[in-house]
Amino acid sequence: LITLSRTFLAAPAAAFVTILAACSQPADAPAQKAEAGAAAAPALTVTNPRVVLAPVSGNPAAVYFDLAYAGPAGVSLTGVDVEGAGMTMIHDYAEDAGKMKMVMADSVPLTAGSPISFKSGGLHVMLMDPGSGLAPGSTAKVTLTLSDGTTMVIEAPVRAAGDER
Ligand SMILES: [Cu+2]
Repeated sequence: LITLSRTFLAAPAAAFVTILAACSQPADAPAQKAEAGAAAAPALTVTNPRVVLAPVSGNPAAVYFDLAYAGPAGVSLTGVDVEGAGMTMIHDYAEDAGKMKMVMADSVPLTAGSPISFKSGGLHVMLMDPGSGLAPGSTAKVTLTLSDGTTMVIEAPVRAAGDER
């Protein structure tokens, strides 16, 4: 992920603007109940996973889910990959001069008893090049990787841009 970040930072400014636009869609819709794919690992519980496509086909898509952790301290979520799609990045929002701005989050520390929501307008996974394999109504295979080397695979329904986020 560090390597990917550097690649991202070296990308032309125009590409960054596109990414920002894709990330700044309104966060008005409430999270929807899990439709599929809630899977459990010893320390990790992921619920309500979903992939939300961009309004324009081929533009960056987002992956959202709710995550609960019950393992030892010192473990982070270091990567989220989607089968059949290109590079992914974990993003967050931070305030910069009074404006909310998207920033890189290379890893997300996990704390037992402190669930984390990946959602529109907050922490999210960005699919930079979703390709053509993720059609609305299909299911995406999403792999979460932790810093302790363990991984978890979940099935996430793919939604069109206009669907509930
Ligand atoms: Cu983003």
